Amino acid sequence: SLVEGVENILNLQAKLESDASNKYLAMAAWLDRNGYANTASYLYKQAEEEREHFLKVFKYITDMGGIAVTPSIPEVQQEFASLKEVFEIALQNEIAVTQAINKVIAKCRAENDYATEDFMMWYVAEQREEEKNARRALELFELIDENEAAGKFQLDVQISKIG
Ligand code: OFO
Repeated sequence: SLVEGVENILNLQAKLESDASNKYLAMAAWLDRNGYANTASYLYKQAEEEREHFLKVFKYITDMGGIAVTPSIPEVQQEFASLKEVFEIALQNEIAVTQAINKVIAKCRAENDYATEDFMMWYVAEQREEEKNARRALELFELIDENEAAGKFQLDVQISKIG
């Protein structure tokens, strides 16, 4: 079973994962309509992964005898200034999710909920990987010029190979 404080923070985390999925979906659609077909596929895949992260927490809450709350769907950013901006925002979002996960774990420790702490360790590893991938994408902008057609093409190919 879950203590109330842990159940609440897990529901918040579920909502964050659901929001992350929708944010990636909007990014993927923007990339698709701006000619970045490969990077779009990469972020459509990310959107699906975030949906899985959402479901994993959601089901955990239920498995532990808690009440999993279906999150509301807020508006997400649909337009971006550039390919680089997409990944700057993606990195910021991933860092925010990492910080939220750290708070969940701090709460688990405060409540002596070691089962949930153990469950959350999967997310810690996942976030380390996702932050690394977003940073790697941003590094490519130091090497390849987004303002040239050939650069756009190369960035689209190279970024999509990261994940
Ligand atoms: Fe859910 O892994 Fe990123 O945010």
